[in-house]
Amino acid sequence: MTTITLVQGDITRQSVDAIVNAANSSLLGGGGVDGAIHRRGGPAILDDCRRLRASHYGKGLPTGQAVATTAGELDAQWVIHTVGPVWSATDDRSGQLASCYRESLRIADELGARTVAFPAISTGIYGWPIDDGARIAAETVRAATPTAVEEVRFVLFDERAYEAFARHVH
Ligand code: AR6
Repeated sequence: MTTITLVQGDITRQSVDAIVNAANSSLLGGGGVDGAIHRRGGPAILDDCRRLRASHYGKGLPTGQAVATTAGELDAQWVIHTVGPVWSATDDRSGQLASCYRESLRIADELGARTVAFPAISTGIYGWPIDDGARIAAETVRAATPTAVEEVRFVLFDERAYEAFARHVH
């Protein structure tokens, strides 16, 4: 049984087994959550990401997939990097966004993580409308069975995002 909790705040301040990063395909950093995670987690995360690019992910991490690295100096064991889709008004990419949550939880299970913090993937720089992003996140996590993850914690940066998630997490 997975409990879903909501927190308003900075995902890099969470104490959990795994922190999910809203990354990009390069795995080499960026703005938003990604920038904050690399800043606070320190260079060990980027070192792991570079190793992944030099081995399994030569062309980068495809949209909708997830991969784990060390969490460096963050208060977590792992960072799970996933690549959300860029919002499109003409092309329905919600399957890819759902896949980010599902694949991140699958990786969390492989690692043995029991507590996992997620940001609102794709709802920042990638432009996904927050209400729809919250709906997809909540529905996908609720449907993701079986999983041994005990707590999925959605960490929302601002009040608007928090309220959107509160509407969809019952
Ligand atoms: N803690 C929690 N949530 C945050 C934080 C934080 N420290 N910072 C931002 N958010 P974004 P995306 C919220 O842009 O849309 C990067 O450059 C933010 O308000 O981080 O998936 C990557 O490298 C928003 O609701 O991720 C990619 O190129 C949510 O987190 C690209 O951005 C996601 O915003 C990915 O864009």
